[in-house]
Amino acid sequence: MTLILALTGASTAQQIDLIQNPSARQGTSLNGRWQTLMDPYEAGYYDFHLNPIPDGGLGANRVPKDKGDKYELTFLPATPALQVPGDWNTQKPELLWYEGSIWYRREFDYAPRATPRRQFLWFGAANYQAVVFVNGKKVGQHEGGFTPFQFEVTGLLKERANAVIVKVDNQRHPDAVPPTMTDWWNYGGLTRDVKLVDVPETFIQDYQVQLERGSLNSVAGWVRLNGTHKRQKVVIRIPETGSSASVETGEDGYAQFAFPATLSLWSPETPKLYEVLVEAETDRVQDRIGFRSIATSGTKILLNGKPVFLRGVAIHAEAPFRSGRVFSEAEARTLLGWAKELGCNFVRLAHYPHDEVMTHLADEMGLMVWSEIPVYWAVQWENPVVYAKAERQLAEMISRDKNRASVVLWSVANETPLGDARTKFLSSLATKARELDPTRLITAATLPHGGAPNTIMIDDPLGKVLDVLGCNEYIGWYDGPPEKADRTSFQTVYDKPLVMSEFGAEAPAGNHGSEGTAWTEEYQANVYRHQMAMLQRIPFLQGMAAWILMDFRCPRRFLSGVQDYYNRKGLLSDRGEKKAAYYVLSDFYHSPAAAR
Ligand code: GCB
Repeated sequence: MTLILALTGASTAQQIDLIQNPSARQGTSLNGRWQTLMDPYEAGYYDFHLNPIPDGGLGANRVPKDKGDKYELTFLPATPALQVPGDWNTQKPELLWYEGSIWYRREFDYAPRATPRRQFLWFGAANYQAVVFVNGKKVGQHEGGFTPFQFEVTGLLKERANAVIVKVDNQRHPDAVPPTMTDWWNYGGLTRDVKLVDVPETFIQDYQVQLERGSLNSVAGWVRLNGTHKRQKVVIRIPETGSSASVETGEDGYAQFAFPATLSLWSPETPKLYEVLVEAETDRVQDRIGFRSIATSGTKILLNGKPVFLRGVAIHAEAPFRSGRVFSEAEARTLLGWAKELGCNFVRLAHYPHDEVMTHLADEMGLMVWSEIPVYWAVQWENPVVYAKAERQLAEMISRDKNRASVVLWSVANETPLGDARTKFLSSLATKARELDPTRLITAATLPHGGAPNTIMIDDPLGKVLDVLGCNEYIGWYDGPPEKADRTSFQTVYDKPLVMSEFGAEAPAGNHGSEGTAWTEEYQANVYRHQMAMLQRIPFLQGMAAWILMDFRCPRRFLSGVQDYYNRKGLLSDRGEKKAAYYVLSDFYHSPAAAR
């Protein structure tokens, strides 16, 4: 592992050169209809002996020269289209189960601006691998289905008929992150916004503006410029408070700052956001940022210095009412609105970074967020290439959301099997997360392990490097009857807070029966009743995230007439129907017992 870190760890942070807050930059949205070609054999990329086609195949954007030209690797006017953003699976019945490559093409005109400027082609996410071509030239590729990426295209654009072509491949691989076995639908495609971002030649590439660790009135952070004019004066201002800092960036375009400010702190009850301006000589960006502190003290979690109990629910990025990947603000608002109505002050965004719209809305609506990377179940722990992929996704997630007050926890893994290689892998990720962002808490969802009879012992060795311990337990579902919770107690070897990161049971909405009949709403509600009683007896428990807000599509869930390829542990169905368990949890979250 030392070797792995030497090879990959040290350099990742520098490699993350994402443009911070792209929605606040000038540019052109490339959302809309993109022509698409399904390519299950990847014949648009490899020749018949499996050699990559030298000019990029379909990426070359060639058209037949004349009537006699038999060239076939081409998009024609009749080539059908899909909507971007959007998973392909839910746009056409024949694509529901598709795992493979689809080529996307979008043509657009581009009016260059007068002053020297630069253009970046930015993707919110493409699941899982993307190879990108602009006007026939390959500009780059990206692996990882849930984080943004960009390529500089300055000098490649024309006034008329530019073509962006992207090969997106969602095949699962054992050496991918996540690996082949997951418990969610493998939605493929250009699942999030695509944008041409247009910035000045030297621009504000990235910045972090947060409360200084341990302080409630000192704003601290850094700014990084990209371009030839890297030495500049940069002013960071919070106009509403009248506070600001002025710094000079160095040869590397980087400067740190800190300044005092009298702030109304962000919290779920008062999700105050401030307009923040970052102004360099050649560029200017505006953001809306909340300020809060998050820390632990013994087994407590402290928000703005005061103990807080995380009343949470886990959410998949599954669209309400239609299924499919969430990409719109309206859908994100529905999901987070349900969580608020349930009485939550906290959401676990499972099991991968969700669309940026979720964390922005969580900022605005007042929900603390657990954000995680898809290091899920059985990852190849001994494989340095896999470690590099995981670390890259971690760094991209943190890079994107480091200014979101709502995000209080970075999670490095979910339900991974015990073992030395795994613990080293995850400890390195935890260390990396802390290095990239010392202002937030680090966690992971671990599995429960039996101790003495009727005791669950929180002693996963990974706990040593975590700030907050996460544990997924399914007493009443995978683990015994609901009543087992009555005789189960929890112990820990750590002086750290515990968040029960999952618990739940499965029932299709409307399936009624006795409390003792599995798959009924009554059974699910009974599990929640026994869970609530048990959870309240754990002295070091500082939060919980019920599994899960809404039913979600899942290829592993076969039971005909019951699951039908949906995981039905939702408190609401995918059609928004509230199940009996919803009310059990809602009653608890609205009770004084949960307000501690
Ligand atoms: C888990 C996993 C989650 C599954 C859930 C289930 O422990 O973390 O991804 O969907 O259990 O429903 O079994």
